[in-house]
Amino acid sequence: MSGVSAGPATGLTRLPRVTVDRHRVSDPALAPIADKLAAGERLSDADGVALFRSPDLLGVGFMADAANRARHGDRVTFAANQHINPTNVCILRKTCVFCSFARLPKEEGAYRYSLDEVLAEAEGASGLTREFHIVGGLDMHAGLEYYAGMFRALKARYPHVHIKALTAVELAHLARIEKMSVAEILVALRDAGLDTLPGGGAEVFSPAVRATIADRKLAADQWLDVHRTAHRLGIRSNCTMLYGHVETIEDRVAHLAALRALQDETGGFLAYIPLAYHPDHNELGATLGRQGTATTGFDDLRNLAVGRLYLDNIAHVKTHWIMVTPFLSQVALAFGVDDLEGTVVREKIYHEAGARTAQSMSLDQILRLIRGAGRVPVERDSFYRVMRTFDDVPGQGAAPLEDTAHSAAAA
Ligand code: V47
Repeated sequence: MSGVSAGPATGLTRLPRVTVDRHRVSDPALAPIADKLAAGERLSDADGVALFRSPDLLGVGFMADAANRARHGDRVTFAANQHINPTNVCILRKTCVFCSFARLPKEEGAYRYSLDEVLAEAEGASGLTREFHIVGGLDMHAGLEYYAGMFRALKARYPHVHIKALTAVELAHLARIEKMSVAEILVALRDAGLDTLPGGGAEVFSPAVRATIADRKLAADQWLDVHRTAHRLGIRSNCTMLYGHVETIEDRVAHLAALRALQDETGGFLAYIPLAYHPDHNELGATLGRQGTATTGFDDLRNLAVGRLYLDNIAHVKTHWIMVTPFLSQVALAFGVDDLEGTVVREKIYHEAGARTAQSMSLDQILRLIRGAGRVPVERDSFYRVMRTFDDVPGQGAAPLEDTAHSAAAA
């Protein structure tokens, strides 16, 4: 099937042959992988495990950088977007133990925005904003009409702004409470203004991991099926993996394998975004004794690089600077990453979980970050079409990054 063919082309072809300078790869276990890249062959699951296990992070990163440059050259894209989280009320509050954002309806801090409050929040969007990224909890009082009304109102005010909204988990919840199919929900929301889906809620697909960290959440097959249904309807989406909690290396590779298989089938994924688990203010972090410790920079870079190499059929790999800091995201541009999460404006999900990064990045900061890595910044739309290329300001590569993590902590 090819329901997504109506969407803009996004380079779904497999990775081109990638020439790797063998002197840059010191781990002999990586040599067969370099051979496959040079031959344009797909990596196996065993290769995925080897990439995750290798102590040669620089070798893995070098191969990922070569693969990324073969596809995207020096260009790094970003979108001028704004996150909106309309409700944190969630029926999975007690069972998704990794989440710090959700609240029970009467719990302190619980909120559900009225339409006016959503519009007031959207008002804060700068004139630059091209995308609203809208996700929240599974709230019994936020049904189809709540979201359809919100999307209609946002599109009426901001017709040029793309709406990327609702994870597979939220869509399945809407289908359940409205007694409709997921396809019917998607069609109704698309009619109201929905353009694409974000990639959240995937966590790690392993049933054992889900039983531990997200017992009642939509199962892996159902998550994949919501995206399959969206792709059949011509609605593109992103995909994610939440790493750095209780999953094994094999769980990670099995997760990536499921994403790659669905992409082979539909071609509907635009981008892959590995999400670094934040352990503060959630039950899982307390149980694991992990509070105050996020994932390591080593693991963050490795997840991005392996995503680039293993997911040969997903064109874009995005670093979510909110989770891994702007500093790490800048380094990630040399580890296979071609896309940077955008301006964001206000973020709640990770800041509840201990993220100390800023709430937003200005255009200037984004440009400085990308140029500082020796790359060319490109503002994109939500389908990765080029809006503006910033290749006209020479000599700014060495400008320092602002310390957004520290300034946020001090604020
Ligand atoms: O689904 C929840 C994760 C996701 C925590 O598609 C946590 O462009 C870390 O999916 N620590 C939502 N992660 C965010 C998301 C996303 C972000 C940016 C871009 C895109 C995109 C998607 O955040 C949730 C869950 O997997 N999450 N709690 C936590 N404590």
